[in-house]
Amino acid sequence: MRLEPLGVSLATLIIACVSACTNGGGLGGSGTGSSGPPSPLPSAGVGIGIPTGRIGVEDDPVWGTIAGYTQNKTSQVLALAPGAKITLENLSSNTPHTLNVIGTASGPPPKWPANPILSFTPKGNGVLGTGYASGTLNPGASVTVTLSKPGIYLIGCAYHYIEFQMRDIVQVVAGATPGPTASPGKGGY
Ligand SMILES: [Cu+2]
Repeated sequence: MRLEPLGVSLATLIIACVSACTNGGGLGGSGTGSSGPPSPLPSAGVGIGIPTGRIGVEDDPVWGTIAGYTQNKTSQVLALAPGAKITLENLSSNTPHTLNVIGTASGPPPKWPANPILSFTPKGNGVLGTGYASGTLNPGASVTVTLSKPGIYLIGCAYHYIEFQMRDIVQVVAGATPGPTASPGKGGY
């Protein structure tokens, strides 16, 4: 058991909740009408959520187990057109996340480092590539990122890379298509 990361995570979560609880639901109102928390999704971008929640875990047939990032509603391998400018949005109502580029891949299988150093502050000047970090995205927060560097990137969350294996693949490759989506998990994002 690693208690220290959990303690840090909980403290951040409490701080985040203070702002989330006073700041409403972001893009709320676009939900499907089902009960439970709103589940706003970026129309042209990437949504981020906790793998233990609704976004789920996907055993991708090409890249293996990934979780926490989607262009749809549940976890999938991402594929984005080079040159686009997209939004990264934390879909959670109570948990901060990040999107960090951990490395590049020439193809499957991904070589996930066991314990990478992942920044909680923004790096990379808003361009997705080696060394990019979104910085902490509090619940409902979003940031834009430009995809001017084609490649295949390993990404992960600085908060949950180890604890929940929150990691995924982004293909910034012309003509690439996103992978199949996970079955939805319980609860919210
Ligand atoms: Cu996370």
